[in-house]
Amino acid sequence: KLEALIFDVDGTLADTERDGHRIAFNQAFTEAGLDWDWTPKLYGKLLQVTGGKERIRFYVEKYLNDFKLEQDITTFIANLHKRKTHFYLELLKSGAIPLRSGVERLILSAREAGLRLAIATTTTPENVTYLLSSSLGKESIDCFEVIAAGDIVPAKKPAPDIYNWALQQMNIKAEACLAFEDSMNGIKSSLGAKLKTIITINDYTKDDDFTGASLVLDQFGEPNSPFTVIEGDAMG
Ligand code: XBP
Ligand code: MG
Repeated sequence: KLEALIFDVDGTLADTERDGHRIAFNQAFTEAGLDWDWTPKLYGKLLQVTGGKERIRFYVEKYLNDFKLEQDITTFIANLHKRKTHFYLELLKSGAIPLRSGVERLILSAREAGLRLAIATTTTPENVTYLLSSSLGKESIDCFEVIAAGDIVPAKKPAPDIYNWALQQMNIKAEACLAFEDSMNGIKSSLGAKLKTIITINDYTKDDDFTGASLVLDQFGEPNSPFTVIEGDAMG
């Protein structure tokens, strides 16, 4: 019997990457005097690595062969990433990143049906709480019994650790839950934790491999603009 829904955040609840995280990374780079420019296309490639700090490190190691630093790289990245989070929160505050179609309805109707709700994401905790409180109201945070986010587990998605951590905190079995994801890294993580998974695609993830998904949709949709099933059986 279905008892709980566990949601990814970036790409699933809101289209946060291209016009959110990417812009914030670039703002932090500019402020630090770096001439790095993460174009939408380059960012699509960098998304193969989840976690902002991990993504910056990957970029430095794979794309900047002769980048030299006086200071410790881990500290440098951590400071740069703190500023990135600051700029990202500013973007959220400006209202630039709405929830995707159908997300609010899905969360509210799940609550009404008595389902337990949780979050499992790689992003920084403040980013999640701010997105939820600014779009669904402050009280909405309390609707989620567990918000598993950021560095709470060292191995980020595609590792299953973040989902396993959430399941453990909820003291619930994977069979009683359903995960919602938007990306290949996300579904690898959720399937790794033995969770049935529903995918909602976006521009960055539409060509990802979603083998193992219970259902692949283009969006959650609204009654007047319903979702399209890309793969699977919506009634199954
Ligand atoms: C989300 C991410 C995150 C965000 C940036 O992946 O990969 O890295 O892009 O967030 P998922 P931070 O949707 O699979 O959880 O900079 O706060 O890490
Ligand atoms: Mg995602």
